[in-house]
Amino acid sequence: MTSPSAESRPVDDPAREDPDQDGALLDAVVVGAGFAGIYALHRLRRLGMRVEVLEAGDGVGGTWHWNRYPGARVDVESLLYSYSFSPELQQEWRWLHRYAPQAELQQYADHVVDRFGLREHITLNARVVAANYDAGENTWTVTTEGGLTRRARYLVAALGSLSIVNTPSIPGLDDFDGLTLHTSQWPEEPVALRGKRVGVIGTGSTGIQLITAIAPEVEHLHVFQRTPNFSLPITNAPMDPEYERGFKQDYGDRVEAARQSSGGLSAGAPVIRSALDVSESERQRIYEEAWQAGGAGVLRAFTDLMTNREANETAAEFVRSKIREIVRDPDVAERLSPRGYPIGTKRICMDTGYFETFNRPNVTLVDVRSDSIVKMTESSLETASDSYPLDVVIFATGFDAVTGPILNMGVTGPGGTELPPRWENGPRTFLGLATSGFPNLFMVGGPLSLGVLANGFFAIEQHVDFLANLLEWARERGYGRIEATPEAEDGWVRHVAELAHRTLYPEGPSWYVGANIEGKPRVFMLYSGGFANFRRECEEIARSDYEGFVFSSS
Ligand code: NA7
Repeated sequence: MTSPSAESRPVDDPAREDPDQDGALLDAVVVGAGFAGIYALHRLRRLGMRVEVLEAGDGVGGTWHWNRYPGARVDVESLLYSYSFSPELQQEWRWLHRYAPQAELQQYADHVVDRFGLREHITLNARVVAANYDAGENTWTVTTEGGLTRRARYLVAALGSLSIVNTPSIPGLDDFDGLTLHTSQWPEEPVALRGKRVGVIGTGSTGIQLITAIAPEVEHLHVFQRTPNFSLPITNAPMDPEYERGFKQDYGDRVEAARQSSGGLSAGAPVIRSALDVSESERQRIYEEAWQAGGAGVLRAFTDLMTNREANETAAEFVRSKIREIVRDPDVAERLSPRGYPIGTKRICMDTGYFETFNRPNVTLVDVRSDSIVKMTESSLETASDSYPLDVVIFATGFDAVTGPILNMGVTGPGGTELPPRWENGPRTFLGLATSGFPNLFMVGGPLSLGVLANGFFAIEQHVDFLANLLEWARERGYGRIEATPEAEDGWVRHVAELAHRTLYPEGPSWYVGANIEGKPRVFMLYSGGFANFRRECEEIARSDYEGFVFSSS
């Protein structure tokens, strides 16, 4: 689908009429028009602030604008994976599917932007490549690839965790005469794959969705898998009007109940038992029920699946048994079975018939862990021991996640301080919101915040509301300069690491710990204490007059 505003999009051309050529000072520049940037714009404008959003893409929606590959779909229920700040919006928006596909999410983003009168404050095709703080003026100057500049008191980076694309450098890639695509830079117009010999590299959430979607269409699909992934059935369906009506009758209560859960995902009955406290047959019955219900229920079936390796292994083995049940060729089933890391420590995947896809005669699994990719030629992908003639190669190879977006934005603080050297041993933030030495720079869902470990919308709303309240508090007291203290940051870095080490998360070779990017420090980059605890910690900080931040008037 195309965005309704495509015709009228402004272009990042320095020659175009620039409403801010006078260099007028904005209260805030928000970078990114994904769901975080859209809400930040709305919320800060409600404070009476003058705000502009700069967005690299040619439409709004962030992740859901870029990731338009076949099969792209959210794996959190849409009635909960949506804004809660406006009860009217909740009631009037009709999700057509229980789990929305990319096009519906894109439509939702456009709807919200228009409904709340935000579009005129968003400049598209404006990729920020530099952001410099001027200590004398206490302002940020932001420059885009096209040469547009903006000056603002506050810089709000709403960049998303997954926006810097990771494409492996394969020798000979440029020699390949066929089509190469990355799932996160998918063209707007449909890509003709029918009758083509297609290779997909990568079997994360994206690869799993894409592979399932395109397998019936292509002549032959080679799946190049490095690490097998755990995947659970999502049981998507068209929205049942009765279910929707019931949900909307007590929407507010359901959202609040979900917010009390660790991930902000489920309003179900609280889980109270360890996986090791029930009999084998009872455990299997509970897992089976969760599997049939769909979604991530298997991972939430017991209290200790993410904290106890032995408990975790029961869930891991349950999923492996399902793979063996579904996949007819036992050798293929074994190669698809994840081993050696706890389930859930690499982001759990959700699918609609992924493992079944490997029963198709036109799908071949290639294990590139044991037979690694060595090069591309004009017409094929070569592994150490084989050659695969291909017309199309699709990279579903993920992102330089969490820290990549902010570290690649060309941020310089007072005296030209750069961020990457300060974070060379891992990200350093206070609440994932601010980093010491960089006044008035704020991140929404930044490193060491909840980020993707909670329902994205709830996390975004919580982070932005906290920021808005902080800015309002400072304004009321005449403060225009806000900075996290090094002590608060040290404490937060330690706290987040301690929380992570109470879980199994650090054991997974995942993008959560930067394992997918060569040379990246191995640090668990997210707050794993759960949505409700994160919110409580933030509320305590607000109540203490924002202890951990220093304020001054200049
Ligand atoms: P992921 O989850 O990072 O998956 C990327 C996949 O690509 C994964 O299977 C990687 O294997 C594989 N990969 C990466 N580089 C290579 C090379 N060089 N050779 C072979 N295979 C490679 O990204 P997704 O886009 O699927 O999902 C990202 C998030 O979006 C997801 O977690 C949800 O939150 C939504 P590896 O596992 O690293 O061995």
